Amino acid sequence: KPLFRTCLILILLSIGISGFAQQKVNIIPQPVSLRLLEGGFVINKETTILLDGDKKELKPAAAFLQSYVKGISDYHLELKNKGTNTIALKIIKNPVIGAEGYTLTVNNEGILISANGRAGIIYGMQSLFQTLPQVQTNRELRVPAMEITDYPRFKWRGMHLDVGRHFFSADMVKEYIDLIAAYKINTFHWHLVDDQGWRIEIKKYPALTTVGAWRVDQTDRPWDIRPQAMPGQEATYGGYYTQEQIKEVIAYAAIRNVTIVPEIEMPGHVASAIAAYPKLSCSQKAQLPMTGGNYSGMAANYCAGNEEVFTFLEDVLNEVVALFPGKYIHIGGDEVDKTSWKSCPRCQARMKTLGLKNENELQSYFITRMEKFLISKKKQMIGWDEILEGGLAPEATVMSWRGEAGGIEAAKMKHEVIMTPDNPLYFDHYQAGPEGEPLAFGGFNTLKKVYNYEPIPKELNAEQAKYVLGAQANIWTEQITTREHLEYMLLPRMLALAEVVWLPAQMKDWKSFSGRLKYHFKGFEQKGYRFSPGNYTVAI
Ligand code: TNX
Repeated sequence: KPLFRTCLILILLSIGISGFAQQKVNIIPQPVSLRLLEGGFVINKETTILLDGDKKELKPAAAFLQSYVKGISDYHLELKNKGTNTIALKIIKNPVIGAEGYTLTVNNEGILISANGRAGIIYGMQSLFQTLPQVQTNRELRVPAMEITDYPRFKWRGMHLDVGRHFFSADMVKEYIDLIAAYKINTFHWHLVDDQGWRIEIKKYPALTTVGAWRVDQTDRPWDIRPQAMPGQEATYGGYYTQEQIKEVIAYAAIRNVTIVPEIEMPGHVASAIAAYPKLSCSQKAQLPMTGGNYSGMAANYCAGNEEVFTFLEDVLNEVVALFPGKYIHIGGDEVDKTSWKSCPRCQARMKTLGLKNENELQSYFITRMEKFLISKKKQMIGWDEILEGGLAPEATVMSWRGEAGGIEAAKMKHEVIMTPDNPLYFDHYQAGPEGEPLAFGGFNTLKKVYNYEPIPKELNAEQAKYVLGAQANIWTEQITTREHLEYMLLPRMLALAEVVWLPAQMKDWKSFSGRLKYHFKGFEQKGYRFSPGNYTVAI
């Protein structure tokens, strides 16, 4: 009987402990290995940060930690070389966890985050932050005792934002980056150019932003109407980032281990550039940026038969390459209406000289030429899957958006691939409703569909699968005009994506994810973020 009682007490105790712990640890993405222990550590105003290893790597991370803790508690954690009551950040050599992995150990004495470099240290902190209050509080900063060893499945964990259709200020972009970085998304794809706006200052071509960044605002039109402003109408809606602002955003992202991939669209989706410099189109006729936030479909192209176009683009890319330190530059390449090239004598003459059979091959020539230029600048080119048409440029990375077919084809050709299929990874599509939902661009991409997404298609064998770098979700903003609406489309689907690209497939668990999500909803509420609560029953 006493034995039975001891057993019962032990069982109840362990349920009690794990119950307590479960309440406290709701990390997304779920860590690869997480062991909860008894007890915990309380961060107080005497807690210090201890740096062990390359200070250049660790100091910016320590500053990040200081600002988070300051934000929720008003404590300023000093840097110290030794002592107790510490949060230690330590650079180690551990091949198991790779470049972005980390270990996080919490016991009654303190906290230790160790990693091979700054990326992992930052991720250890992001996991730690998810166990702490999300907003300013008087509550004790208690962290449950635990041991985490964690590292990502994919190296490309991306979120995209279209700032062409609607403009989002540099501050809003920073907030967006903050949000995605908290869930260990490491790539921000910044769609800087579209028919409705050119958003990046280019010093050599000022009209790109004095003219190309501004349009007549007719946002309330349905998405499939494609009006163009008439001369005389007032272009009042728009905005752009100065190069100084862009540098700031890049630095802000870098400290959070987010690399920015800029997208400079070509040869289509460029009504804004052609509004600024009409000679860049085949017709050379004056036109204005597309109005409203409408999906333009096929609006305006650069002329593939005009040498000035290539000079212009090389000049533009020169400035872009100088700004963005990352390896990848995205050149768009989607949805080019080639009829303008069909009726253009210069394009036809070029095709004849080069022996090109059709306009798809002319597009391939265009893109391959840009790739050569980017390679000469030591950059890797990415394009949407349409760049497969007419022959893929020799080194190109393919972003597969019209489903996975383009990605599968490219991986079989030994090209790098990023999976971003519109179904289910377009977050501009409905996530619920449509009753009661803000107007969205068709589709129905529920949270669960996103969660169940598997980036490696069955069609690829193990060798080919290695070319799939990861996955990314895209947010096109034809209908999205405000920060609140943007948050609503992002949350909570981005959290599902984060787990898809981080966690080994066999560890994914919808029930566990849904449970953990509740804690994050609370944080969103506290921070005033809009999010979809998860009413996902009605299909359209
Ligand atoms: C297609 S995705 C586009 C975008 C639109 C989007 C709407 C892609 C490469 N091109 O220009 O905004 O559909 O969902």
